[in-house]
Amino acid sequence: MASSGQIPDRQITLYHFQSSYFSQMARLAFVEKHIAYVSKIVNILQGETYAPDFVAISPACEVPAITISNGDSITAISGSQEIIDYLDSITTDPDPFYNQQKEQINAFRQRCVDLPMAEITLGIVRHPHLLEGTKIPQNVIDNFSRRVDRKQLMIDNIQRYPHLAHFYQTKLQRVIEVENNSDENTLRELLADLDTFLDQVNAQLRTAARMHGDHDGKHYDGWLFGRNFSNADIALATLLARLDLLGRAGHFWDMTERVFLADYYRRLKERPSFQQECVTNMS
Ligand SMILES: N[C@@H](CCC(=O)N[C@@H](CS)C(=O)NCC(=O)O)C(=O)O
Repeated sequence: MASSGQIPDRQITLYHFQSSYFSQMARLAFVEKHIAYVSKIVNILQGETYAPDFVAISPACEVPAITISNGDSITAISGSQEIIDYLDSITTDPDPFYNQQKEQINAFRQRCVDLPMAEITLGIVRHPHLLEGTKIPQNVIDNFSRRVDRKQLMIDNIQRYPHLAHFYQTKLQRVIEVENNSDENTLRELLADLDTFLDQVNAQLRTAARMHGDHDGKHYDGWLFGRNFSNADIALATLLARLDLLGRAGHFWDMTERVFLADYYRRLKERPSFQQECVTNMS
């Protein structure tokens, strides 16, 4: 884990939303890297990411994004991984072992980030009946149903703000793509792919435990790539929190199935940054 090396004159403002998947990833990184930020909530349920002022900061019309104010200049960075890389660039990493593993860590986190979680989340909310034993909390469903009509909002904004039309059009296509990929058959396929991915995560955790001399994993208290809670763990933690929120934790891992993953999640839930930033239930 990188240690704090924040430059004192710099103020970072994080634009995020509590339950947003990628916002959780960014917030977890801020806490893990001990970097302070000013919090600005952008309500994605009310379509606030489509406001022209916000699009100027995040052309993808998405949270998270940051602005960095450095005395007289302000810079914006959008996208969870871009933000995390920026945080790494302003901190010093005291652990040479961590640096040696950077390539593996980056490759792993990229695999996590590439998982189609928007499609899976929407698919599960739309078709909970498909998933035996899954109980989606009613407030997760309510949250979704309270969401503004994003497509209509973007169509309106294309007329209203022609200079931003390109950004709205790109985002509109993405929203339509996610909706088209949340049908029952696609959801089944995506969940099968997720099963395969989680097998690989479990295998990676087994390797990490064995490298530290712990063969059954029962006494391993490290993370994906050893003792440091790395950017790969930040990405995986967010994924596991979302699967838990969607009522899938018990299906994907327990003390008899993917035991290394189950133990990892047990330890994750004890970690203060995870408790503080990751949403595993809604009230
Ligand atoms: N690649 C982006 C994805 C960000 C993203 O998908 N953000 C979602 C919330 S998790 C969002 O802002 N959605 C608003 C909307 O679609 O209206 C990242 O890594 O940050």
